[in-house]
Amino acid sequence: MRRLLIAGNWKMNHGPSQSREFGRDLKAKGLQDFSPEILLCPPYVSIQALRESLEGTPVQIGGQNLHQEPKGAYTGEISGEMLKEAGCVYVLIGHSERRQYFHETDDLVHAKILRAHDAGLIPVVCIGETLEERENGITKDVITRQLKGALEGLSPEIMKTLVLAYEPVWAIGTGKTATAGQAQEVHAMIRKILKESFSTEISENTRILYGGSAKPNNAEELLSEADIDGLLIGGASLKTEDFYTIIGIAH
Ligand code: 3PY
Repeated sequence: MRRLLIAGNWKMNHGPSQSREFGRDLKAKGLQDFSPEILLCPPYVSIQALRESLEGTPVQIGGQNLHQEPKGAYTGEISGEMLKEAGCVYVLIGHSERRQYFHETDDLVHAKILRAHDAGLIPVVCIGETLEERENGITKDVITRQLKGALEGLSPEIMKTLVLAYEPVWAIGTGKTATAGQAQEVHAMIRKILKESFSTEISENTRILYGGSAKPNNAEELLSEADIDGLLIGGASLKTEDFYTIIGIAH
């Protein structure tokens, strides 16, 4: 049985004071009885404020990225160990914005997964095709390449906790959402690839989130699909009301 995970990716939004306010508002709504796992990934500088404001709630905090080395002369970078020390449980890896604007490759994603695991963090590995790739009919090739590049050779121990997020690039920040059917088709394909590359057990136990303009009015439909195990939410996770509504829908 895969437990639903509702995650928010704040990207470069909400500094410490806005994060604290968000945390206080969310906490005030009451979160104890919800069944899905809840995760928020704020900017690095807001991790502490958000964590403190949500103290005593089941909400977990994650980083949006990490460096592939544990420490050293990498100006401007953050290590997995630092995220862990700051209270993070999860870390996003390979978000399409990282791939697009910071030229992250499948090899780098693989290295970051290993580093995250060594630091005691659970990786949420993002994959997804661009509009051009979808229109050219190569979605399956792209997803297979990204999955193999990121996951090949990982130990069953890492695979046991790792989370995947299917985020079609054409649905990110565009307001366009994949239909529940389109998303389910790719999620089922991912599960098949996991079965062929690892095992039936890993394929059945790995949580695959959908991301890409997920919001209150499409959450129910997306979550009703058999292979969608949660959502990675962009814009709608920035508003307490919307995020809370989605958690309620997933409950
Ligand atoms: C989006 O929905 O825009 C996202 O990129 C979530 O990660």
